[in-house]
Amino acid sequence: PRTMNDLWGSRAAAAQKASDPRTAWFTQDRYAMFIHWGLFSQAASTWNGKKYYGIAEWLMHPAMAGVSKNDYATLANQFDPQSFDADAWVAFFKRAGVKNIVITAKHHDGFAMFKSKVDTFNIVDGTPYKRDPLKELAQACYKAGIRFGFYYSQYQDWREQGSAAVAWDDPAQKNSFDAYFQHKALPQVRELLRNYGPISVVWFDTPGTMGEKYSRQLVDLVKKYQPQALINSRIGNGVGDYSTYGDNEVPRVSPPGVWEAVDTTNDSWGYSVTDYNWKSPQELLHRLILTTARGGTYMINMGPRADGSFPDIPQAALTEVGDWLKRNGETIYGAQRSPWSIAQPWGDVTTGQNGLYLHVFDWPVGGTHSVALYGLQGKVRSARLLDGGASLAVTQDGDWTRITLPDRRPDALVPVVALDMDGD
Ligand code: FHN
Repeated sequence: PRTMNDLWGSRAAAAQKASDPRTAWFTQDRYAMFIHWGLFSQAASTWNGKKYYGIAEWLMHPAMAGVSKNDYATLANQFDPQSFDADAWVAFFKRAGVKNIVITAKHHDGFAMFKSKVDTFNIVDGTPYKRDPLKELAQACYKAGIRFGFYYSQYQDWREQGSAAVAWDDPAQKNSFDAYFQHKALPQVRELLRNYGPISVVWFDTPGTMGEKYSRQLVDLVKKYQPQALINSRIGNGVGDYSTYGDNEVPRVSPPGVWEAVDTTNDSWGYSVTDYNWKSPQELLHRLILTTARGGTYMINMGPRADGSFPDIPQAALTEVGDWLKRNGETIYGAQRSPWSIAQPWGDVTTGQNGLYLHVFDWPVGGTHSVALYGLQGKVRSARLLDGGASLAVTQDGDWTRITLPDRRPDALVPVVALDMDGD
């Protein structure tokens, strides 16, 4: 693969399946959390005292530190996440307002964060921790009504010879991709499908040039053990249930079908001591709203530290977004895309049961303090601030609808105007 798009694989075919009823919860819930956690969290973008500035989970790759498989494996000797507490994680997911999570079961480094009989390079058999955090997390999520999904890097496995032509320290490439796939990828995905209760999403990544027969084998396996589980488009070859957009890409024009935007709280996915480019709470909320307004589901990533704790800045930011959702959640959960396929100059719109929600990102200063909509179909019955309820004046004149806002911007991360429309 030459570009990231080659790695992500095609989205087109997945978009055809918009009406599959299995996807109903996915488009209702709208908001999910992605968690990149693994041996790379232990290194946190450092190696032999040197700092690296790419995405932390790629540390092993020659594009970053270029660590040999054997040297990289020594990270497992120290990996002992004593602060991991599945119930505390789930309490945070609830507070943040996400309805579904997807956690890295095996990333490109080949290390399984779950008990695997297939390969001892896993957290139970290969670290002092000896516990299976995915089991504990799946159970805690189930108890709390949070959906549980897992990430599995099906194509890139930098530990396996031949798996993705990236076993850079082993040019012999003794095993073929097929051998890796049949003896590690498929059986590990089977373990994950059988031993962790109901699975919401099986999130594959970077299919690269993987042949269609491999994508189909994975689909068959998921269908056999967890027929309700959704598969994202990065399984490759157009056989997924929904389309995952590019990393940190919120499409500007509403796409067709069932799709997801996937973002991270900084630039890295795994925990990194060199990446402080955190998105602000407001930026995160804007991106959640922009995604909902385009009809997508938003999945935001956070990388826990190796000890199982969350870094403070993204945790606080996501908590603030969660607090906003407690007061304004009806504009996201169960809401539909905007009638307009692009954002408004002042913010963005989602569609509720009885009307529209106008999310005002840029509160107008000076002048008439109004926001305008061009080409709104139907008559507005009333307009009010969603949080606080103050009613607002509306004029409808030809193609233009104008809502007069209070001079003072309400004290919310994003103020919302609810428009009640005449019933149709
Ligand atoms: O290479 C990975 C990367 O490490 C990370 O997991 C992201 C998340 O979407 N996916 C791949 C790149 O697209």
